[in-house]
Amino acid sequence: MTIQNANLTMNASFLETTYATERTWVNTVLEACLSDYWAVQTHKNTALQVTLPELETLWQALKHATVLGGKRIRPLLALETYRAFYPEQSAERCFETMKGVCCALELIHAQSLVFDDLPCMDDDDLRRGQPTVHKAFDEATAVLVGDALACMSFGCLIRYSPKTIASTILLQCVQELSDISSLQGLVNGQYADMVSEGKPCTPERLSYIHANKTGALLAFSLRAGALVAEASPKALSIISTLGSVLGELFQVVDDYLDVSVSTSQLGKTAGKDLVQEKATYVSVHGLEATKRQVNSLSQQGNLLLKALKTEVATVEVSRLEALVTFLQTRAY
Ligand code: GRG
Repeated sequence: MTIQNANLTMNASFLETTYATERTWVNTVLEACLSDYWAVQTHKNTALQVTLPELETLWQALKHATVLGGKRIRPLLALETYRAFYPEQSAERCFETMKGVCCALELIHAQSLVFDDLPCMDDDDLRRGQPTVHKAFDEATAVLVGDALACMSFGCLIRYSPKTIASTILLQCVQELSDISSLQGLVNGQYADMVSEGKPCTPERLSYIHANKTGALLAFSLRAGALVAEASPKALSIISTLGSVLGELFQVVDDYLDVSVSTSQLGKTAGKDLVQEKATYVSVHGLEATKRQVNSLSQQGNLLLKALKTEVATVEVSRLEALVTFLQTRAY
């Protein structure tokens, strides 16, 4: 999608090129994390020495949910927020600092997708161009995979974060991740989304759904980068507002893509919001207003980055600006 922004050449290959290395790092830590947990599970490290061959299916389902595709936008937002505060540090060093956070974000996100796709929720067969976990395996396996991913998320935040991060900051991240994964984000947002199906929806209700089911995790991604960077309270406040704006931008674009892009391009079933009578920006405000809102939110994002630069002269915002443009113009 390119909305009124002829100068932008953002397309599907943007993440694969500009952020190729960073996405590879995220994938590597995710694979290492799954393998580490699995090695312990197979009792290689215990005195029991028992292996159950059937558990191989659980292992395949965990990998299916986590490492098969995905834009990795939340880890990228966290990493680039941290990196903006330390432009003199190498990208590798920034990732080493942020890899626990990056891994945790992607695991909780994967969990939310596995559950969102279940027949008792949004009931979808396709995700990231692959059968959903309950389709490729079965529902009980999908529920167990989701449970494992959510619990692993908190462990990984601690396990893969370097000792250089103060424990008070890590604890703050754990607290905020718990809040937004439960009743200040994903769960209450998903519930509000479910119970709003097939009913007239006010703009206020829609904002609540967006801010919670999608915005809270995106906003936390940026906040986590700023918390680990030990940003000042004023800078953290600007980043928090930016995170909320980008969360809203992400979901408004998602609503737009559902009605304007094919299933093969999206990697998930297109046109589903309409069929399920979901409350979306398009259904509540119409298509033209949706396009205007996308542009308005990306402008707000860029203004907030300017405000950050005014507040912290040393901050380098160009890679965050590129991500704002990606969020505005993404086509998948
Ligand atoms: C307890 C963690 C937890 C969740 C349970 C199911 C649920 C509550 C929440 C669902 C929230 C949800 C799926 C919101 C939609 C957010 C959204 C637009 C996801 C798509 O994200 P992308 O496009 O996906 O970044 P990829 O595949 O690129 O990773």
